[in-house]
Amino acid sequence: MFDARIETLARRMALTTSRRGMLARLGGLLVGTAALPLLPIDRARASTHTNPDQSDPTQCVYWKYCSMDGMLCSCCGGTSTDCPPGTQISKVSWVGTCRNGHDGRNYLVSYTDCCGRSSCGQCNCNANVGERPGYDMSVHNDINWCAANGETSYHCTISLIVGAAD
Ligand code: ABN
Repeated sequence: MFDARIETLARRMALTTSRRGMLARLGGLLVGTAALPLLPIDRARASTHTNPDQSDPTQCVYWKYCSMDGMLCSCCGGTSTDCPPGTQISKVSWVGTCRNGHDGRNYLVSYTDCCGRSSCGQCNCNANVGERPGYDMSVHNDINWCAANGETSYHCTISLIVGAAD
């Protein structure tokens, strides 16, 4: 009885499905999957999410900030090169060498803390390319350089392009 049922089912399946049909369906599935990446997606919009703007001085990814450690003054009432009102520029700076993606050249960049007000608390940026511990002070950024001034409270950091490095 059970065997007869199984046999009937197997015969019915054999009549309704062919190997060729099965292969055709499998082929369709493979082609459909391969064509998925070709579908029209808004790649420009997608890229702004994955590649933030490297030419915006209010963003940590700005090329000039490669050795930055601190709050960006451009977010704190100043600019990338000027301390905000009410702060004083530190007497000591550190330097880094950053590659400008627009012209493909390396530039020596100096970083200087702005002092005399409490921390701006915005746009913290810790990039550290080429940064070294305190035994090499000119490239050491993880220190409050306002200590060199009478006024030791740290507010934010600016950066200046010193010149081409190559
Ligand atoms: N040179 C930027 C900085 C300031 C205070 C503390 C750490 C780093």
